[in-house]
Amino acid sequence: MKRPIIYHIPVCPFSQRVEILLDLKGLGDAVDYHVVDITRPRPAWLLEKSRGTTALPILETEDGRILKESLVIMRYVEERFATPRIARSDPFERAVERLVMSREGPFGMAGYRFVMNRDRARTAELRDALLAEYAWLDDALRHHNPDGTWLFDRFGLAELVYTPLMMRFWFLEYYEDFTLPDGLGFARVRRWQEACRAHPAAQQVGFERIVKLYYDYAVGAGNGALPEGRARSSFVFDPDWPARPMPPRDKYDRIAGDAELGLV
Ligand code: GAZ
Repeated sequence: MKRPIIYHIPVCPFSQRVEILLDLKGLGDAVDYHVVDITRPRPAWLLEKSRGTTALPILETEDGRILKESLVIMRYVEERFATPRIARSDPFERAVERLVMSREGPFGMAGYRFVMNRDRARTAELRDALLAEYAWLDDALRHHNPDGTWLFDRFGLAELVYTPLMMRFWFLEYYEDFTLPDGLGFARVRRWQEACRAHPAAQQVGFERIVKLYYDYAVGAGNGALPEGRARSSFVFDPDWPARPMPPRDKYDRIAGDAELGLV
C-alpha cells in the first residue's frame, strides 16, 4: 500500500514532531520517511516538489500533493488518522493548547540564537531571552495545571511541539553550561521539561547524538553550512555519530577541525 512520504533531515526537531505524533497514535509506520542530506545541495527533484524552498520537513501525499511546515503537517496527520485523538477535545482546553503552542517559534529561535552566538559580550542577553520564554511557559503551566506534570492530564500536542526543541537544547547544557535556575519561577517548567524529554514516544534522538551533530551550530554555522577551516559538516552521515568523539566545548575560543571531530 502507498503511504504518505515525509522528506526530512536527521535530527531535525520539526520532523520529530510528526514522528512523536504517529508514535502516540500507534501508527509508527503509517508514513514513509525519506532522509535528505543537509550537507549537499538539494536535489532538483526535491526542489520541484517544494517549488523552490529548501526547509524540511515536507509531506507528500499518496497522490503527489505537497504540504510544508511541521505544525501544518501535524494537523493533517491528526485529522487524517483521527483515532486515537491526541489534541484536546474540549473547546476551551483546545484553545489553551493552541495558545501554549503559539510560542514555539520564539522559544525555538531563542535557543538557537543562544547556541550559535560566539560573542561573550552577548551571552548574558541571549541567556535571559531564552529564560524569558521558559518563564512564560512556567506561568502557563502553573496557571492551567499547578500540581500536575503535563499541561493537562497526559503528554499531548503542546508537549510534542516543544519536546523536540527542549531535547535540542541539550546542546545549551553542553556548550553553554545552561540549566534552568533553581527557584520558583522555573520549577514547574523544569518538571515539564524533564518529563517531556523522558517520554517513551520521544526517544528518536538522544543527548550524545544532538551534541555531536549540532557542533557546527555551536560555532555559528547553521543548516549544514561549513564553519571556517572545515571540509566536512558535523551533520555528515559518514562517519556516523556513534563512532565520533564528544566535541570540545570551547566554542568561544576556536573551531575544531575535521579530524578532531572524527569527521574523516
Ligand atoms: N517552520 C518550519 C517547520 O517545519 O516547522 C521550520 C523547518 C526548518 O527550519 N527546517 C530546517 C531546514 O530544513 C531543518 S531543522 N533547514 C534547511 C534549509 O535549507 O532551510 C531551527 C531554528 C533555527 C535554525 C535551525 C533550526 C533547525 O533558527 O534545527 O529555530 C527553531 C533546523 C535560527
